[in-house]
Amino acid sequence: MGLWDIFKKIKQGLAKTRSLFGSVAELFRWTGRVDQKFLDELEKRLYLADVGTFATQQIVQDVRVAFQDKEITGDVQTFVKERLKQLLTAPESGIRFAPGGPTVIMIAGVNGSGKTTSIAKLAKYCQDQNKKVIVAACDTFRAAAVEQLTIWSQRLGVDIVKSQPGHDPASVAHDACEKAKARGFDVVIVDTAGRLHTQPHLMRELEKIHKVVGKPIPGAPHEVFLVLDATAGQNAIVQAEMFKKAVQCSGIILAKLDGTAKGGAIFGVKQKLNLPVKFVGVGEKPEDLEVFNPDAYVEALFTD
Ligand SMILES: Nc1nc2c(ncn2[C@@H]2O[C@H](COP(=O)(O)OP(=O)(O)OP(=O)(O)O)[C@@H](O)[C@H]2O)c(=O)[nH]1
Ligand SMILES: [Mg+2]
Repeated sequence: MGLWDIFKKIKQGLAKTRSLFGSVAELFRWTGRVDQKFLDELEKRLYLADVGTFATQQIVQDVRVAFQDKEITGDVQTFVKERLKQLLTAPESGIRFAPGGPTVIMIAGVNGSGKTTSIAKLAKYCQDQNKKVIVAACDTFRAAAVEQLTIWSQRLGVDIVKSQPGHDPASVAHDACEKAKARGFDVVIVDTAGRLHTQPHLMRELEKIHKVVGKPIPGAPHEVFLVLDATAGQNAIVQAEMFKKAVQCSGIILAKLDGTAKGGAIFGVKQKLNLPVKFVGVGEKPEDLEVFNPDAYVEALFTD
């Protein structure tokens, strides 16, 4: 897929969020000077676009310092876009693959955030890079969860390790890692049951999986992705803050961006969580996952 196609897809995925950013962009077409009225309006519109209090105030303050009493021109919009991009820029996106053996990716998050669907998408992303993928069905709480992952694995043609419902999730993860090592798989993706930070026993279970996968494969897990539901907006960030305290995470997958106007919440994610957004989910199909690109994201928000 070319850059233009990726941009188009992000743009489509952000259709609802873009409708809110359109009102921010509209402001830059005002004539006159950057005065208090303009700044108040900028603050209001960024806030309504779910950019979050902290990021909004920072941007408005920077615009005040740089442009107060100056003519409103395209430069103000370019400046705001640059500041928004800076808020999102992280040292790495995508997956950090282990140089030697299998790369182990653990997936965590609250109930229904989009974990299992994101695993199907990640599996496809890895397959597209000629990697041999195995998934571990460690959501052993519900038979339906194992079934859901099994169906995806069949559709995608990836291997799966599973066990009986109620079985210890950590032992399933361990078995998957052993199998990956023995059979030359490149990537192990571990599905886990949805949970809340208020369930300490379930949080301990995540820690156990985290520990266990490092035995057969030293250095594993190489990535722990927290899957956030973009439709929850600022609440997703609050949940993630709690989650992060209980389990070490290496990045965020922001799922369901296509279904929400709250895509502006992404600007608070890195700031509040200090975790990079690695991927965004823009639909329910395996190809509906994009490596997160701050430039493309911000440009798409401001494109008609
Ligand atoms: N539109 C849209 N829907 C999504 C996306 N990601 C997931 N979904 C849908 O969200 C619902 C929940 O997704 P799952 O992947 O089952 O979520 P989960 O986190 O594994 O859920 P639990 O295992 O129950 O905690 C499903 O109906 C998915 O199709 C996305 O990027 N866009
Ligand atoms: Mg699931």
